[in-house]
Amino acid sequence: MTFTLPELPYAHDALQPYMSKETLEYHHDKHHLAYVNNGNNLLKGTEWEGKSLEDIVKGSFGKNAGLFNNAGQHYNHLHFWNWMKPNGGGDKIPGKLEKAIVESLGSVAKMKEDFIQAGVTQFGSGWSWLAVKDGKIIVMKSANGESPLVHGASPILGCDVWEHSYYIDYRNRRPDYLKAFVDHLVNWDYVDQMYQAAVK
Ligand code: MN3
Repeated sequence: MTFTLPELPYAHDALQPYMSKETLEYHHDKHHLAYVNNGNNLLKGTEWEGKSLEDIVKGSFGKNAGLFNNAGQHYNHLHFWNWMKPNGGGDKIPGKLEKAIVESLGSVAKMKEDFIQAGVTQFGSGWSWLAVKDGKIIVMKSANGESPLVHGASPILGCDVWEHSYYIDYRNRRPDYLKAFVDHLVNWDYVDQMYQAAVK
């Protein structure tokens, strides 16, 4: 088995009231597990067997849609669980990362506004992102299981805007979900780790 479902880094009810136990039971225990199982089945016998997850995602993009969709979503969700934590969000952003955000995007407030807007305007299923491209931090959005990885950038923060991520808690109010994610859930220390790795 190349892909395995990680344990959540917190209890299923730890992100309440912003993300419910029921949402995480479906989203982590069922949706992510399906990407893991489908990905393992679709990987068998391909040229990417034995490769790293990032190489599988980049290599299968545009070549093997079934494998890409599942491997891409496995990659995105592995990080998504870590991009959140209880009592996250707010303006507690590690210094170097905060400086880079201000230099690239104008201000922390503008970054949050643009990140939320990217998620609101992603038509259908997908993700909103902060990514590093050519040393700068950019805001992106992507469809389905795509990520900045397959668009020449390194993802450092992503928010899942598939309906399975918010419909139980927010129904059709995607903007409210994105605002709660930014204000109360983001684990900026994990974003900082990915930022440091991306600019090395
Ligand atoms: Mn999802």
